[in-house]
Amino acid sequence: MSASPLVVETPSEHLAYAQLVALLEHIFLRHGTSAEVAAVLADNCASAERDGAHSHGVFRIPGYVSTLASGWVDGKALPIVEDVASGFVRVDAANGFAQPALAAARALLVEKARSAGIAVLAIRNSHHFGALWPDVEPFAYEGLVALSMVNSMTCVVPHGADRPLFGTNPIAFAAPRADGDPIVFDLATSAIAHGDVQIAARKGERLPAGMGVDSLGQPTQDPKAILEGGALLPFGGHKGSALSMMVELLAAALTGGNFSFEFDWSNHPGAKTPWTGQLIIVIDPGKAAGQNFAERSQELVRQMHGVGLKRLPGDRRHAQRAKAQEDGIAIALDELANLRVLAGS
Ligand code: NDP
Ligand code: PYC
Repeated sequence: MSASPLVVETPSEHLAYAQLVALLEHIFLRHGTSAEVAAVLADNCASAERDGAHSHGVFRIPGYVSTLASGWVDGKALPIVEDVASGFVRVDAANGFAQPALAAARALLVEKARSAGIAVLAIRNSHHFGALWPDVEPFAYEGLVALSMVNSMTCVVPHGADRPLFGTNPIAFAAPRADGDPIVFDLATSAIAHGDVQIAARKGERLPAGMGVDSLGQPTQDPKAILEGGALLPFGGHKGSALSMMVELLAAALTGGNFSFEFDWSNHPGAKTPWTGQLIIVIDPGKAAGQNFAERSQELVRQMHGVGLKRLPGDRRHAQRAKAQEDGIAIALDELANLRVLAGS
């Protein structure tokens, strides 16, 4: 009889979504945000944790807290929304977080997308430290198509270059479909998200080949060598590099935000949140020619499954969400204890 593999489960406690949001909200408030900002960030971070996006879930909380303590970001910033054209909204996030800036402009953005067929939201002077899909998925539940991108901090070597310049620069997309959850993808344009490199370093794990280079520019699978003077590579060579360049152009140059290489946080020890920009494009597919868009996207999914596809982008996230709704969100006991310390409870 062969021995069954030993599965070691991390001891954890299961929290209901509302419990996790309340705990995180408390932490944000206690560390200097307004009630509005605390509510938006707690929801963003709890959704990432619930959906299994651990690199942007509660793992990020100490980084938020140290950034707020460093004075690098304004946790009470009041975003300034400017209605600049029939399909264009600008927001100055006033050195605050990007998600509350989106929340402040959202109703106007949707109104414009529905009347003009398409609308752009250009957020600048903003900090984004979270997963990007929570910014786009809600539009798809309203029958709209949404595309967003945000640039981050210099840590990615452009394809063919010698030194890092780009950020990890994610792109997220969401579209409605007739039968089922929206189609959603959310991906860093680097071979791996910086957060996942930090998690691997913490666990003492090696990375797959092709993710990054050490301080001498040599390929390495050691996450610490990447974090300590090394850099990441774009995904897919010159193709991911081109997309990352596009993100710098649209999330920074077009919005009026900083490029990933333009800010200097060295006078703010503990600062972790990139001070950049974010672009969101929302399209009303009701204006398009032909059949109902949601029926067409459903047909595409049907055809993809028909050729053998088992897993769509977004499927893991939605399955994880359904499981968390049943069982609660598992938080490792040591992580939960740290969160409770940060909450002062
Ligand atoms: P992943 O590589 O884990 O996933 C990227 C996308 O591919 C997801 O939509 C995922 O779907 C899908 N996917 C993964 N594996 C498969 C598969 N086998 N078949 C089909 N689809 C698949 O994400 P990243 O590591 O690139 O990014 C992680 C997070 O980091 C993102 O949420 C991103 O927004 C965030 N990030 C944030 C930054 C910021 O500045 N704020 C910077 C960089 C990253 P599924 O979700 O279902 O797994
Ligand atoms: O994981 O690459 C990352 C990241 C950068 C900023 C926030 N997340």
